[in-house]
Amino acid sequence: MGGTGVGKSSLLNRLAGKAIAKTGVERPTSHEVTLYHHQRVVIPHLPEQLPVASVNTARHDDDGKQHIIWLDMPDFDSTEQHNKQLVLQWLPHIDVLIYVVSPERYRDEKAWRLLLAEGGRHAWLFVLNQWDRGDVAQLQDFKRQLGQAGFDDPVIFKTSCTDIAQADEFTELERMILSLAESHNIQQLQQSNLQARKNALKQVLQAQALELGAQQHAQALSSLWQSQWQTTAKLLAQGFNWPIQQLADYYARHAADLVGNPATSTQPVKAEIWDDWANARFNDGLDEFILAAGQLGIPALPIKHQLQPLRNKAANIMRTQTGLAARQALAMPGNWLQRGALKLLRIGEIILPLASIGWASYQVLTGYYQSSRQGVEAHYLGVDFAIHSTLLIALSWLLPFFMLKKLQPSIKNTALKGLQRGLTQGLAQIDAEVEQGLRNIREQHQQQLYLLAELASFCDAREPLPEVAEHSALKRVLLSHKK
Ligand SMILES: Nc1nc2c(ncn2[C@@H]2O[C@H](COP(=O)(O)OP(=O)(O)OP(=O)(O)O)[C@@H](O)[C@H]2O)c(=O)[nH]1
Ligand SMILES: [Mg+2]
Repeated sequence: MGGTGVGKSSLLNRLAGKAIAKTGVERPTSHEVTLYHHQRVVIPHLPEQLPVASVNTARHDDDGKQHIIWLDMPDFDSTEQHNKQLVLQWLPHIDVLIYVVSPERYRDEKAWRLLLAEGGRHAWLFVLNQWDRGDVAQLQDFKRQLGQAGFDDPVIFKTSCTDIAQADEFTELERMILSLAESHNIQQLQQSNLQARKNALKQVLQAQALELGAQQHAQALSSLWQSQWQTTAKLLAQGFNWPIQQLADYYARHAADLVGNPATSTQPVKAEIWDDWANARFNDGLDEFILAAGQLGIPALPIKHQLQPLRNKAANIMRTQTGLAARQALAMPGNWLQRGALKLLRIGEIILPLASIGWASYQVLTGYYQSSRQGVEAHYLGVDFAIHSTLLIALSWLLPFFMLKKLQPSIKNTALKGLQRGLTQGLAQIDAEVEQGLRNIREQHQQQLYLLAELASFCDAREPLPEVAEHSALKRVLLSHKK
């Protein structure tokens, strides 16, 4: 890996002993990855995401190098975004990175940032190529910079690929790569790569946990909703005053149908309490609550999803509750005392006129019988009797009739009372459903935090690493962890 023109492809060609990768003065030269490996090596399962179409493969039959697969990558710093993309796609599959630089360009910003970010995931070898044009001061400066990046004693090879006659450290580079390919080193490299990835994963998990918000804030959602609901419910109740009157009127007009005839009572009521205005106020209330929850650091989206169905359901809840309560009220108007008195009066309304008619008839009969026995020709019942008995019958009917009228609570008032009770019940049900949604959110939140903590603790568990000797080559190619 390295900047364009530093001589990466030239190095691979030298390793191979033949021109397997294109080199040149054109910048950048390589636009593809060149793989170089033993002919017995089959790469059966390349990860799917690898762009194998941009791979150029060359094989050799040198058994001494059969455990190594070399990759010559395109540059990382030119304007060719495709090249950079290729490098990034291959990087996770690479154990040993050979970072190639030239004397003029040993510090290129993009590759350097990559080195800092990827440091712990690979073993690093450094090659200062074009050494035929370099000097010791540049080498020292490069070394110093690597020290700042965390390599206390970096392994740097000075090579010169154009002028083979010149003595350089190419053979040492080759030997180093071969020694790193020994199995215990590979194992060590893989372990430290795994640990680096676990550390990175742990950081992601911790960032994710922060994003989820604190547990006590999730617990506070319910009281946050209650303070919002107080305002919204009050506003809604005020707004319902007018439609509730209209609905009561409607019920008064259709009371007989609604209560007496169950078939018509299931027909939808024309007048609606939960109109567009109420729906807009309720949605405003929910939105304000979600916003406030977001300000507490709880992600808004899950709450939004959890409460979404309620936005459409609220009208239905209200319609059902008010309809039911109004019908119940109309079916059983007044309190139990009123209902008892009404029942008595209804009986009286029949019994009293019947009794007075019965009494008058009895008087007529006995009067007629007696007058016929006495043989008196005179009229046997006077005008007085006629007036009195008519009055009695009329009064015995009118009295319970008027009392009944007076006592019977007006249907509109009854409906109104029922509607008000339904309204309270409806609002309580909406509140309860929001609370249930928030309980679900709290549970999910708790579960997710728990899961993140558990995963993070898996990342902490370290596999026992084989000891790396203090001044060994392996120690030098791994980024020191104290950085
Ligand atoms: N003086 C000198 N020139 C070299 C050396 N190595 C390579 N070059 C020249 O540098 C130029 C670029 O070499 P490449 O191997 O194509 O460089 P690269 O890093 O593969 O470049 P990209 O494929 O563009 O990323 C070529 O003209 C090489 O001849 C060296 O050691 N000394
Ligand atoms: Mg190249």
